Amino acid sequence: MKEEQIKKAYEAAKARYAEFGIDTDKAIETLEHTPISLHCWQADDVVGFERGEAASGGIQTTGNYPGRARNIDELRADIDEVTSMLAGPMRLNLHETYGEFGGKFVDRDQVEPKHFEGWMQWAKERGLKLDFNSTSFSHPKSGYLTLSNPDKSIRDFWIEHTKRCRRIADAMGKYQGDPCIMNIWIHDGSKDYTVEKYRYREILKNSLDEILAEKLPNMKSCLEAKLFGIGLEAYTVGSHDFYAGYCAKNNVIYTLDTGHYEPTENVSDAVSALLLFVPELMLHVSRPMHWDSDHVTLFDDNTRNLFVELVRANALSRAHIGLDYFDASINRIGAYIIGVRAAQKSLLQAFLEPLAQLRKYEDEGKWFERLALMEEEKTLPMGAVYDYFNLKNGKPVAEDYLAEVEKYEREVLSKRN
Ligand code: RNT
Ligand code: ZN
Repeated sequence: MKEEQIKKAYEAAKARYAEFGIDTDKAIETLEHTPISLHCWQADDVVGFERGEAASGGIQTTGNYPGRARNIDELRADIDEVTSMLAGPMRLNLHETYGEFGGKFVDRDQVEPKHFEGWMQWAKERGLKLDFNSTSFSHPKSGYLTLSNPDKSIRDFWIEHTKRCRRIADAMGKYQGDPCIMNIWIHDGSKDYTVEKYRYREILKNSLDEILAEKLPNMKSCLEAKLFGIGLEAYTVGSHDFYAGYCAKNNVIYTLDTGHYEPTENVSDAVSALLLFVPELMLHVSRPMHWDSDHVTLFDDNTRNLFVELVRANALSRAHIGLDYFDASINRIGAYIIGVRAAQKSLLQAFLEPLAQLRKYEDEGKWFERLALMEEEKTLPMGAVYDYFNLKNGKPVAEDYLAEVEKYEREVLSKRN
């Protein structure tokens, strides 16, 4: 797109939004200060560097598009490529299985901050902050139950793992001078009906109590609820009710993954309900198709409503935004860009909502007017503002990034097989 044209369109958009008293420059500035945490696992189909095997344990990646990152250097090169095309601050979200193990096998109950020192340095050189995740899937001891396992030896193995991960996150947070957000998701559940629902949940509660007892000032823990995992369809120990209760009672951050709800459920409704009782939210912005399929995040109603609810609740500062999907059927670099841009567009549209006017209509009982304006707002020129945001930050505008993704595929990804 031509610079001249982008600027002209932006000026027109700015004037249009000003009619509602909305300052587009301010919205852009807010976007420039809203980090999005890139999930490292889109680059390599959630394989990691521990044992080089496909993910198992409740989740599954589908597709075999060529060019998967096979080692730490390739993964880093891919992340560099991705961030080179994106405006606005990014973070990088690592799983424990992406440690720098130096060719040795380091089991989950042996992992230490030193296995992530290389990542910390690498990230700092790029101005990227790190987030972290314990990894209880894809391991011989994963089975159906980890932290909720009645077998003490298996349970203790995972408790030890999760404790160590929290210390790694704390080391990262200290190094980067900004809290590292550590997510705990476990796949624990049952394929078929179980008569021990209460028992497993009670065990999980006790395991979490033990894990979270250690005070670590440079990290924040969050707990991710889920509907069900693959092969674990009948029961999920860490359900929404379980974690909503746990997080509310213990003042822990709740992770809301947009793929972890019933297909007809309005996920965004959970934002205001949870925020009244938990300190903060971690968002895993994803796209479920029929189930938790982890398709690439899009600028769709689900994503838009999520951020609109966050802004309406005036809670942007209480949310950590991360992406979570793994599509192995298309160019993985492109998948990152589509997802980040979709999240940014959704955020921007939420910042640009004529909220004062909508609230006024609502207070006055003018419901036709409220509905009409909500319809009109959908086609306000947000795209011109987003284009200008990218131009201003020296990044490709609109579809201009396609050529770069294709070039990287030709020159780098296609040589990997
Ligand atoms: C799984 C959860 C979890 C994972 C990552 C890899 O259903 O969404 O967040 O996707 O930890
Ligand atoms: Zn998730």
